[in-house]
Amino acid sequence: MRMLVATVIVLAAAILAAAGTLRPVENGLQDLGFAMRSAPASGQIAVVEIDASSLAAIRRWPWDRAHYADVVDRLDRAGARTIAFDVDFSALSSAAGDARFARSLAAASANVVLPVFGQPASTADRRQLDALPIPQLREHVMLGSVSVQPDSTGIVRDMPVGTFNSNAPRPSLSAQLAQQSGFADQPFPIDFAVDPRTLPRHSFVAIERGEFSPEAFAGKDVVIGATAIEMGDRYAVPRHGILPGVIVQALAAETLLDGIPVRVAWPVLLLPALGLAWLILAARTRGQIIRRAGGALAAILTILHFGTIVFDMVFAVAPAVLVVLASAVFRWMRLVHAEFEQTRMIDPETGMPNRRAFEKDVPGGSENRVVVAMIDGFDAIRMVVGGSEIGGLFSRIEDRLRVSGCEGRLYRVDDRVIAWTSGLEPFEIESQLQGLAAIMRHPLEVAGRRIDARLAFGIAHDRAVSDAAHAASQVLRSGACFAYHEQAEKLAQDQQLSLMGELDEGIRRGELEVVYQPKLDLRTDRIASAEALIRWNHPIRGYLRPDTFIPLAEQADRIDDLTVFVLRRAVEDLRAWRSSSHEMKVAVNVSAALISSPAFVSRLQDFLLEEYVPRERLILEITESAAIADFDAACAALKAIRALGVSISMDDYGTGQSTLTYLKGLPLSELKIDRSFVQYAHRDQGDALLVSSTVELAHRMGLEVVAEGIEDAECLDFLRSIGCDYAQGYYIAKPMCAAGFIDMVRNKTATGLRDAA
Ligand code: G
Ligand code: G
Ligand code: MN
Repeated sequence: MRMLVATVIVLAAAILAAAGTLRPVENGLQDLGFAMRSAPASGQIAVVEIDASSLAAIRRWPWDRAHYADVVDRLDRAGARTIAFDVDFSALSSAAGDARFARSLAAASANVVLPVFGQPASTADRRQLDALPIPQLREHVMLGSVSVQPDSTGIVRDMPVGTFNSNAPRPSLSAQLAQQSGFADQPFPIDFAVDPRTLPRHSFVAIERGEFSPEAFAGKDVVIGATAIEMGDRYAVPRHGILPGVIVQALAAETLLDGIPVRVAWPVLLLPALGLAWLILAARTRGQIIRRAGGALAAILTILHFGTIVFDMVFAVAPAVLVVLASAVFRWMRLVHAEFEQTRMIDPETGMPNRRAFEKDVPGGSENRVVVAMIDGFDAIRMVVGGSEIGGLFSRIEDRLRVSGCEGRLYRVDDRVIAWTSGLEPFEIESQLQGLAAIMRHPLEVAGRRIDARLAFGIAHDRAVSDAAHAASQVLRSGACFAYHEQAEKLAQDQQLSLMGELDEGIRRGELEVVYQPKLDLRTDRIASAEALIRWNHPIRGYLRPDTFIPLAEQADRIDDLTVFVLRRAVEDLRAWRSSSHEMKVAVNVSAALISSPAFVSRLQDFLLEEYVPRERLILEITESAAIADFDAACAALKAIRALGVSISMDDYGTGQSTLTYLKGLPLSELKIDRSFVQYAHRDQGDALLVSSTVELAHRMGLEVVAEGIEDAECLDFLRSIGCDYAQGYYIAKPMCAAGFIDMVRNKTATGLRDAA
């Protein structure tokens, strides 16, 4: 793409150059070159001027040729190398004068050059006619043509090395003066860097009268011509305005003194210009554009400058300059455009990418889903925190989305809607959203205020963000956690059904494992118990966490088998540990829904009554994925179980359903405070108060307290300080396999142990 643009620019410049459109630009740049090289004349070329004072002294025009004869004699005597006339001698004058002049010319030892004027024969006849000096004069001299040809704008820039008038090649006067030979009709650029005011000049009449020092002419090349205004013969030139023809001849001769300058045509610089264009088009910032284009222009001017000075080559630079400027302008506009596009893709309030960005980034046609989070009561929140803090609100929410495993870009597609795409399976998305909803129960800290922001989630196909938002708004009404847009729903159901179909298989094939997360006894600083957590090592979907399939299992009535499976495994492991003389306790999660199912309860009782089950070392954690449907039945069942010696723990305490009624009515032995309260309790006064008063309340009711979700040392210290009984969390240990757990107990390598620290 970049190469294409560069090529197009170069081609355009080539076309303009070929069409001559760039002439004025080229001329301007060459004038700049003259100014950069500005230098005084060499002194080798001297001018003898037929100036106003000469005309005043010798009144009759044309002069008697005896005057020219005198001047030739004097200059020749002074040792001039060349004596060239830019004066017309094509007509006869007085016989005496012509004879006298001819004698001087014949006698001179200097090279004498007389001019030949080439011009059209007449207005009707375009043939060139040479106006030669009269035969008498031209016998002993050389001839030099003095056709000066202004360009189409009337300015003289070039001079020929020689001409082809009347089919005979003839050197030009300036070539004769500088004693250079070259090809006729080869024009060369006059170097107007030479300041014409620095040419040595002498008045004709002064020479004739001998009023000069002869050294001024020794070895010099002298050109004689008219500079007086009334003589006409004036030309417009670059840089110096209007100059008399003789001065133009002198400058041309100056130019030729050290060789004939060669014009280098524009195509030569176009190839390097292509490279420069490519570089400039690759610039990423405005500064880079300026630096690169500036460097490129400097390089081109350097070539112009030193090309002439060192190599006598005059480069045509306009097309290259044009290419550089056009590339810079093009790139600049692209950057401005891109920046503009960029700002159009950004939500100004939050700096998040907006809906436009979503539509641009998400191509559609993929198997992905779009998920949106809609902020409940957004307008009210906005009033509370103020418009300027909305950015803060969104970045807090963003943090939580990230913590819950949202990957990729998050877009603010609407005032109160954040959207992202997810390649996860529906059940994985669901569990992610449930986790998110749980985290969101914890207030957000925005501008020093605590804000309760509930999120409602909607899921739709592909990139149908409006559908997802619609589903989310349904959720706001229904009070659920998330909803699918209709189309997406059926697919999700199909996939989940198939997953459930695989669960039995999974159990049979031993894909389900039980891992143990240690609980630290804060009074003894020892690990004497653990929570059993189920994992599904799915052959295709990988390691599945329980929150991706437990809710499905509950819906599909598979949760009882699953729970019994975990219980059996836990009992086996407890017995194995005991035989290696480690007396442990294990907590097993039981969905609240199961407790009010008479079928499950009797199955559970049968199991617990089997003689090898160490009932007093089992804890049932009642996880409240749904409200307890039949509270009285559940209460009775739990009492019976408790009577068997099994402990009962209230899991996730503080969230959702666990009300004071449960605390009062259920036969509990333990309370597990939900990690959303514990995690920041050492930093957040509100949480600290909740946790410490819950510990106190539980102790008064004769319950032990487990705090879960401890992720750092400060949190653990805080829990110790308020007298909490057990602590569980990643800081102490992550869930691990049975063997790993007992190794850890044996070696006392859990972090958070006081003596270990
Ligand atoms: O560690 P973790 O991701 O494993 O657990 C996620 C959720 O799954 C927790 O709320 C936990 O209570 C629940 N869970 C883990 N194992 C079981 C189980 O065997 N039965 C039930 N009902 N829930 C479980
Ligand atoms: O009590 P429940 O069964 O709901 O809790 C177990 C869940 O908590 C599991 O998913 C487990 O992986 C997770 N968990 C355990 N300790 C920590 C912790 O320190 N931080 C977080 N974020 N999760 C934890
Ligand atoms: Mn639990």
